[in-house]
Amino acid sequence: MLRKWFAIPLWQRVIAALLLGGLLGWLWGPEAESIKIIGDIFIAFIKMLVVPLIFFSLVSGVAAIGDLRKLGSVGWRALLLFIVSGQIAVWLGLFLGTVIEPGLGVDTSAIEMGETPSPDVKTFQEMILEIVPASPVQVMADVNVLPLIVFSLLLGIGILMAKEEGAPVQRIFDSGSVVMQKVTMVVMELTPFGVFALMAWVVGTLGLDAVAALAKLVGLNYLGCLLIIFVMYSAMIKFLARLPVRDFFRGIVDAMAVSYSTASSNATLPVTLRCAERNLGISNSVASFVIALGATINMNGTAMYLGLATLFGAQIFGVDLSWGQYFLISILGTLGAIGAAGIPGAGLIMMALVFGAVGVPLETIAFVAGVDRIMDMMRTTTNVSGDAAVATVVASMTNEIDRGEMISADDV
Ligand code: DAS
Repeated sequence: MLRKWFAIPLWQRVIAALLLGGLLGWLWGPEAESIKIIGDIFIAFIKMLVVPLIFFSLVSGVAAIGDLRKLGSVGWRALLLFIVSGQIAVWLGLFLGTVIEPGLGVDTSAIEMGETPSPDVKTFQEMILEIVPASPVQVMADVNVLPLIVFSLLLGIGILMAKEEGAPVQRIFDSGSVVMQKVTMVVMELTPFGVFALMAWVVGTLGLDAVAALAKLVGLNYLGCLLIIFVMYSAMIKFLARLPVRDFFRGIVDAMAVSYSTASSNATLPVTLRCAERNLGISNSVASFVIALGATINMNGTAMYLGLATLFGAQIFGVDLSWGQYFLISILGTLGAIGAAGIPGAGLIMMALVFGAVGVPLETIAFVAGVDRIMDMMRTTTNVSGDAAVATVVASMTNEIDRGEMISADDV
């Protein structure tokens, strides 16, 4: 029986749980609250992952850059494109969430609120000071993700500069990153049970208005991702790489398919690398550097989603956000995408980072967890396509691409 259960792809089990949970909530009504505890346990496991996952995957990802001198013309171009595309993505999410307002019209008064984090209204000086991880252990204990990301980045750079002497420490973080990804895979196996309970609670407590709001959120997630892929990446390929856009997408279609079905940038990495080298003619050194680093820190779909989901949470719980908080969301959304690991559910995990800083109730995570996997599949496709797009642009700018090797869209 168990073997049959695990033989079904996780995303199919999650969608079945989503539909059955919603049906149960519709039939059972507010009483469905009684099984919410199952969802709360799932969310607690998700929050458990935040600190170790960011810490190990980010330190390992930065240390993997290798020789700082190697950063040169390839590295700095890639990092600049990662940051600029990430900012555009998160502002697109904020724009869509502001214009369409997917969270409006949901009456959440029936939800028993936990400790709603008061908006961290800090002076600019306080915000800057807080980013410095004065006590790394305290930062981890408080799940204070922003200074944790700063500490992880610095630790990774320290390993780089230590060269051979840093190698033993790097090996610890490389294996720690793999171990944490396996732990996350185990936790993700709980997703169908958590989704079933949370969807029953959401629909039973909040009714079909909640379903409509979630449908709008999923729709905007897909719209935002498609705009990033077919507008932003097409422009990068056409105007920066000066290559045929159709040939680019023909070249990465396998990576897009695998990333959509696995919802994991890391799992897709071998396919993305093969597409980049065989179909796009990108040199091994540029492809392996840019795409491996991108799978860890370049997640434009996730950045867009963090902006969109934060506004969704603010709207369903009636939290007003100032422009200063929009700016803070844009910074945290980019950093959250950098800190997120390329595994299923990473975006869901990083939501806690952004919500806490702008006073959006963490109950939003439970509210959207039921449909997260469907959105994650599209976010991951956007992330992986972005890694390939940046690698193509950087390879083209540094003459590390053999255009004669590039597959043509007309090839069968
Ligand atoms: N699943 C993540 C990835 O692998 C993206 C996300 O969760 O947003 O890129």
